[in-house]
Amino acid sequence: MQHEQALVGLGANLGDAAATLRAALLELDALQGCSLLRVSGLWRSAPVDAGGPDYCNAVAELRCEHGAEELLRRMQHIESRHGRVRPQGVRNAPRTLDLDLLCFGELRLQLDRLTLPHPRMHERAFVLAPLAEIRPDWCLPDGEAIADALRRLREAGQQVQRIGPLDPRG
Ligand code: A4P
Ligand code: MG
Repeated sequence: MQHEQALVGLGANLGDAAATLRAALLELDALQGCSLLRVSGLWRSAPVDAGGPDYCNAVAELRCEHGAEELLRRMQHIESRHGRVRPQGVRNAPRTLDLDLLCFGELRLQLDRLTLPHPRMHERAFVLAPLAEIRPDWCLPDGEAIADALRRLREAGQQVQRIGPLDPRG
């Protein structure tokens, strides 16, 4: 069976965010045709381009037998089960759970419902810091090494703090 490696960004800043991220990871692992390969630690940061409480974030690598759009649909289903609501007209509203598809193998896609790689991931330390833990070899599309990108974002004032392990599989 053909499969692809997918990178998923997890975020939450309402409710028990760490517990929600752990539950969501188990639900991703339980998706038919998907399995969890690697999970970053749990990171905390102030909201970027948004207000509200601090965020918890993480990144996971999945092995997936579905296409990217099918995976996104299943991820959105998990968000809904965790009470994700999208208030009309509020950009980057606080949320119980956000699951973003960061990369799906080498796939490049530009659709309304799915852009790959995720267009804002490269400018966000809350994505790159957890990603660097599980994929230290990863490079930005322009070839910049992830460690260099992260240093640049930290120097520009984005603060992210690792607050502990997250992998719910122990
Ligand atoms: N969509 C297109 N491409 C993708 C993709 N690669 N992955 C579409 C996921 N969804 C994708 O998403 C809006 C639409 O984008 C969906 O209909 C989907 O089909 P959404 O999840 O409804 O809304 P959103 O989460 O508010 O938008 P988005 O684009 O995920 O927001 P961002 O840019 O991820 O920003 N600060 C901290 N510290 N930590 C955070 O996690 N997150 C945000 C959200 C802002 N600030 C943050 C954090
Ligand atoms: Mg999102």
